[in-house]
Amino acid sequence: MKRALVTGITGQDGSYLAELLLAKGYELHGIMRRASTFNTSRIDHIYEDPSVPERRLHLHYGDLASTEWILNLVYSLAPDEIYHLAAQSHVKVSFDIPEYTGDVTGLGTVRILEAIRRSGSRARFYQASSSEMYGSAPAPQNEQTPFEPRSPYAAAKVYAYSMTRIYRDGYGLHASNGILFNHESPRRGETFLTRKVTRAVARIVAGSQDMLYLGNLEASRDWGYAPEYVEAMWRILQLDHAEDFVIGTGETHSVREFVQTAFSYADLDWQKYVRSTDRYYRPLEVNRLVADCTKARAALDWAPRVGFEDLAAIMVDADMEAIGVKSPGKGKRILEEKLGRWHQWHLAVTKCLQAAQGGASE
Ligand code: NAP
Ligand code: G4F
Repeated sequence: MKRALVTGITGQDGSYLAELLLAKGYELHGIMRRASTFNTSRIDHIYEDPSVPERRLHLHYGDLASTEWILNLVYSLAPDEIYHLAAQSHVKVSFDIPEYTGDVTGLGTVRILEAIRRSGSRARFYQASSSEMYGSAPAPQNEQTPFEPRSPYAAAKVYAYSMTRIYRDGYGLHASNGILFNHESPRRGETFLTRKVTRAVARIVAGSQDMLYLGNLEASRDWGYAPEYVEAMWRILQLDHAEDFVIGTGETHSVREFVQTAFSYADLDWQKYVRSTDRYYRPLEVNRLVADCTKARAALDWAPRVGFEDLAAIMVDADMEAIGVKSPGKGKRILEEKLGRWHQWHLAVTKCLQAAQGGASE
């Protein structure tokens, strides 16, 4: 049985990756931070009580801002694979807390790499690098495109990316960067663009929200479906040689197009409900991201199946059902037809139940 350690297991990607690894028979150790309220809603459905003798999911407390937990865990568990997904991952928030973002998103990676090196671990290491690192570099972007970061988050990720390569080349670690373009799902945090929009669509239909305030509608992103992206992470670590890979769909759409698509899917005229306000603009914007993932398609045999309109339908359906509104249902059918058992509908929906209630901005 392979053993994996996953940081950020309570996040969007961590939760999908946990499901994938458990389905593949792994013993799984997840790192979560201590919070005063429950922060495990995305993994509650796979949680196993510590008293279950044969359980394969184990949770440990740890914070990327410190090192006290890492060395011990890496040394004592001797994991075969480490997926480092934890980060302060919100780009706009990184302008408000740049020092913290640098510490957690940048230095956090080095803390883990050092633990691997010092413990003599043979673990394969995955670094969650980001297309945000390309910043103002012209699209399409691939593994050779130079980074031109435009946010404290992106700068921190470039540092973590570089340290991953330095530990690979300098110390022979099996350490790889997955440079992932935006990927979304019903489990996406409520303050990221796609989820903020699909959640608003559901609430407007339900009559509990009147307007949606957004920032820049002109930026373009290469948006894919998150469960397919965690499959790519796993494939990267199965290669004999550690390498870096760009993962995305190769298609780009503006924020405006996403808004239009999500609202019209629920038969709403977006122009009646959406306003752009300075509040949600960033000091600097990344205008256009488009993945050239030729390398991943060849070396990993990876290609996404869920397209842009599919993604909007899946997310709107999930947010509508989460608050008890009947959805158009196309998203459900897409998941069943394209992904089969990969992503069961009831899980997609239950994970956004809690989120449907609170307030969210950014
Ligand atoms: P996410 O939903 O924001 O999850 C982030 C995870 O990191 C959560 O489990 C969070 O814990 C944890 N975390 C944050 N600060 C921490 C700290 N100081 N110590 C320990 N854990 C901490 O992010 P995601 O969308 O799943 O993305 C996963 C990774 O991929 C991130 O590194 C992100 O930057 C990167 N990435 C994401 C995308 C994307 O489009 N989603 C694209 C490229 C790269 P809590 O649950 O307690 O908050
Ligand atoms: O959903 P977003 O906040 O994602 P962003 O900034 O592209 O970052 C995400 O993807 C990165 C990969 O490229 C990850 F590394 C990162 O961790 C994160 O997951 O914003 C998408 C676009 C931006 O251009 C933003 O300016 O939407 C625009 N936008 C317009 N109004 C908004 C809003 N974004 C948010 N979050 N909220 C708005 O009201």
